Amino acid sequence: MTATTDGSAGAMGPRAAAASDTTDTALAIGLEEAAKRAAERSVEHLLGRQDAAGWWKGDLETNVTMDAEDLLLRQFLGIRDAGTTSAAALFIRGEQREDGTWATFYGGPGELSATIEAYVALRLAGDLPEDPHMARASAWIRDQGGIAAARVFTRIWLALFGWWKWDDLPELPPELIFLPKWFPLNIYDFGCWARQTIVPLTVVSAKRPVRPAPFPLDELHADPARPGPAKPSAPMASWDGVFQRIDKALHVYHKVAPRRLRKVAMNVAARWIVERQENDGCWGGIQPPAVYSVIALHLLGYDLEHPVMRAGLESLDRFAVWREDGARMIEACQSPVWDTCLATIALADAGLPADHPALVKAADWMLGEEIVKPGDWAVRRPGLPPGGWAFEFHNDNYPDIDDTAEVILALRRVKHPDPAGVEAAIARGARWTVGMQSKNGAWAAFDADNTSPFPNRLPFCDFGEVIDPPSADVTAHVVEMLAHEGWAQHPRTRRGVEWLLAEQEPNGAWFGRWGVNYVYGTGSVVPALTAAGLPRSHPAIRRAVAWLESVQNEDGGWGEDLRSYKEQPRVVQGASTASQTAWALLALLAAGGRESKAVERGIAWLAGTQRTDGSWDEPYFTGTGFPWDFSINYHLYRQVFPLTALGRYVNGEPSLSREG
Ligand code: R01
Repeated sequence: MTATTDGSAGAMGPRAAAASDTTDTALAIGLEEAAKRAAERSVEHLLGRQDAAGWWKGDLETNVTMDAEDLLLRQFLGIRDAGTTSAAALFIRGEQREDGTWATFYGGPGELSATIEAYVALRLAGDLPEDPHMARASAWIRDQGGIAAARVFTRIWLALFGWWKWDDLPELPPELIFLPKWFPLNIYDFGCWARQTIVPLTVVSAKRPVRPAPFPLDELHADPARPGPAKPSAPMASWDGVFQRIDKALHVYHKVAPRRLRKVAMNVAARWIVERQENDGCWGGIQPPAVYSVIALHLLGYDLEHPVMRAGLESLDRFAVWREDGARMIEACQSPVWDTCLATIALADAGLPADHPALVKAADWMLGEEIVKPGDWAVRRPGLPPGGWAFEFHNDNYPDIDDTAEVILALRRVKHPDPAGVEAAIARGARWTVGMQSKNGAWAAFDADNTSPFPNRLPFCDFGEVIDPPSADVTAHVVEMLAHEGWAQHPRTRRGVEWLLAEQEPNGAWFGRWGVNYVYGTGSVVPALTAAGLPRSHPAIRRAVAWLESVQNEDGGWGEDLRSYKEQPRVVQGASTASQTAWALLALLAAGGRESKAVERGIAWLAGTQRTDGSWDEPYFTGTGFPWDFSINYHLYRQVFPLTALGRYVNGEPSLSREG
């Protein structure tokens, strides 16, 4: 990592301290001047965080299950060392709350599976059951039903050490890999993140390995005398009932499965896994598939010294972020492409010249990240030529439509010395994007038509999203990109627009699949609709504006609590955050609300909450991996989105200037 000039040092001085009182500053120097200064400070901050290679990358913070599972993996393989363990434990302990629990997002409720996994990790690190912080955790775990009530993934981790019985887990046989791509529940019916996780887990759960437990865990059972499953059976006539019977049958099959068939299935799975290992040794750029792939290959006889295993284990180390206090945090994945395209757009919106060296460098780096070969997406779109971008440093098998749309929008903002090269990369990416449109006219993150109802029904899949259906936020980004490419009237784009209009909620908002939540969805869709040429007077846009104004906080900002994923359709307003305030402003500005009270109060909130060094603070999680179950705090969201909003407030928005 390079640090060029960091705006925080002397240069800007203590002036911004005065900016802590929103209205005073805005009144004293005028809102426009305050916005301009805030944008300038933010530009300096962002420029100072660019890597010498041209990319930006903020920490991608999720929850302690990442850290706990990393330690459990090392324990399982016999490679856990004291330094890693104590640094991980330092991080995990620091995340525990007063009541003994761990949450999966800042300010969230205690979460049983995360609390169990964190507890076990701290036990590995030497913390004792009778230590006050541990006793508080185990009492709460028992009160919530104990291990029996935890999710499947958690109980698999415990089964690896004999703390849970393999027979008391749902079955997912490795013969799954034989199902043809047209058959229900074949692996391509799962979203790519679930597919990459499930294929190695079928091997692990067929092998049912048990390594010696380093300590007992009796204190985590609600009823230590009967540590078994607690789930009542569902009626035969329901989907749940049907899948429970299938699971029972699969348990029988586990005992009678022909050994030869099973062996072939596991070898096919192993080949499938090895073929998808990335150049840097990881799988799909995300941590969970890497962890399970290493375990599965190990169980199939791959020695830890085998090149595949060495590269895999080394890639796991690269998910670690070392903090100043010595704590080690595991990232679920890394977001350099996403952060870089968003930072490029923000800096361009803030008025940086298109040929600014930082932007050229960013464009250069993004061009080098282009995906040039087919991946798993080609199963549903055979013959579609490759193109586009993935989210991470290394994920050639899984480019995503969201990154591709935003990278194209970013590249268009840069004057690059090789315009023909840029043009060709954009053409490939746009063609790929158009080809990935789902049958319903909308776009998902990684696949086309990944909408099977069956994966979610499996008892095995009790956590998170396991399919990848189209969403409003991704569709909006694609529509915005296609409109900027001059294809607003193309039938493909029109179908996307029609789908978006049909998806609007009765209250005027759009659901946010990959960001929290309705503020993200609405903040993505409104700029796309106006870019596609909808008049600002269009009823859909007026309803969206009215909804955003109705949920603005007293302090002028916007803040949507993650509970809005649970308590639909009621939006739970929370503390204002920089990224969500920016998303609301992007919609209101696109809708022509520059002179409105709502926009002025929002801009004043951003200017007033900026720190001296040009950055914003944001403990709240505003990114979504899986609605409610898996939340993300993207550490760069708090910088890039406010800068985009301030830049568009000061300089007008890109589509606006084209309309002249
Ligand atoms: C996970 C898991 O850790 C994980 C990690 C990252 C993602 C998906 C999509 C994108 C790209 C980025 C990250 N964009 C569409 C988002 C843009 C904002 C998903 C999952 C956890 C549990 C399991 C992710 Br099971 C599997 C993976």
